Amino acid sequence: MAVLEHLTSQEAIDLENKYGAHNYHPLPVVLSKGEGVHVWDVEGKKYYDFLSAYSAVNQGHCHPKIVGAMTSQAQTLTLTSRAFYNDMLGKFEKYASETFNYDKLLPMNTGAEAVETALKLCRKWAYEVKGIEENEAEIIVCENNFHGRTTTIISFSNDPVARKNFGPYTKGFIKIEYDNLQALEEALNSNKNVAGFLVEPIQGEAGVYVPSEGYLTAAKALCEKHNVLFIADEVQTGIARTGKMLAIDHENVKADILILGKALSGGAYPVSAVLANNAIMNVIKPGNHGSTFGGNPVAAAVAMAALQVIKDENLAENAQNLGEVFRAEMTKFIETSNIVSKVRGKGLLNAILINDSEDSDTAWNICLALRDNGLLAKPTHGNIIRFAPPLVMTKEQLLDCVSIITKTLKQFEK
Ligand code: IF1
Repeated sequence: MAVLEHLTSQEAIDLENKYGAHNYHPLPVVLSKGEGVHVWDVEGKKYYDFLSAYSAVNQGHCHPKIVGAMTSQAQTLTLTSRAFYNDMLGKFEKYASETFNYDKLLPMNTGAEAVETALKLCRKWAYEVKGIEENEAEIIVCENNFHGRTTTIISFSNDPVARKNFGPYTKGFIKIEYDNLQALEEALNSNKNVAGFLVEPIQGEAGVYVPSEGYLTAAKALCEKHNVLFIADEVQTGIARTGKMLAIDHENVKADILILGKALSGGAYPVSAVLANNAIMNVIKPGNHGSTFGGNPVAAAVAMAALQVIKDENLAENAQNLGEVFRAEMTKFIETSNIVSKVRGKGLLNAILINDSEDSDTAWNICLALRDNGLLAKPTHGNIIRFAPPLVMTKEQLLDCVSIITKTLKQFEK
């Protein structure tokens, strides 16, 4: 089959079913073009993208400045490995470190790699700076977390589908209830070997759980009191998604280790990063960590353009404003609806709770109907539908999407 041969949606789906591992259950729609807040399927039907590749496309599909930076660098120098220096990495490290106010950045590629990097950094700091006995470090994590899919990360997941039959599991993690300060304090008081606390400022995959006001501030204070590193996983909530550059900015909390990914890529090319100050980052010595593509010139060019677009187009402010409009509109609808019980979120990371049993396929069927009505979204767990459009959306487009969503939900009213 020629690569450029046009496929129908069904032909594309059949190819993936036959030749691809079945590690996903995608919504049956086959996309072939993206621009801004819109995507098109192979038959030419246009959709609003209300998932943004799980918040990796905050700047909109194929943003010309990001694609331009990628294309230009790709025609100049793509990959050197870190065996040599290149003229782009230092510029990216400086730009991003200053943007987020840290001394240093360690560049990786995927979010999971950045989380793994943060875990290694935290453990090494614990042994070499805090003085915990080697191999005894514990890192506190939250129930219903999602931090990626590597063996160590799923070792502290409580999602059986992500975890079962992937053992033996990595040790050294203590699980506590999310948004529960007493549980965090108890874990810190009863374990002398705690090195860090890894937390999502909003639990995305769990269903866009926004913690209580002040939770992050109090959690950071508890970590400081116990000389434990506060590690913020902003892979999904960062890069303006929740209405601030970082979700922890809503409480002016500064993480000891900051994890970025997804929209750091501008939705164009995998880039992730871990940021920390010298007292922590300097425990990393040559040979301790790295990756073939980590910090490559194309990634550096793309990430700088991705951050510049966020700033130039005031996308955090837009996310804040449109998020308030979205939740207000959905709250109005909920007052008259028996199919939706709640809307929650921050900025343009939101979710609605469908008024049906956890194991019903109502949320899935609603997403199929949304697709037919020109809007793409997907359930997270069970009866929760996440809504996360690109942050470049206009108010007019958002209100158009709200009318598509409410019109579709009315089809499912009981
Ligand atoms: C998939 C979920 C979201 C993340 C946080 C690290 C990572 C993710 C907070 C790892 C990645 C992605 C993975 C993607 C779907 C999506 C997802 F449904 F899987 F859970 F967004 F909620 N920290 N989340 O959300 O980053 O290695 O993927 O670059 O696996 O299909 P990654």
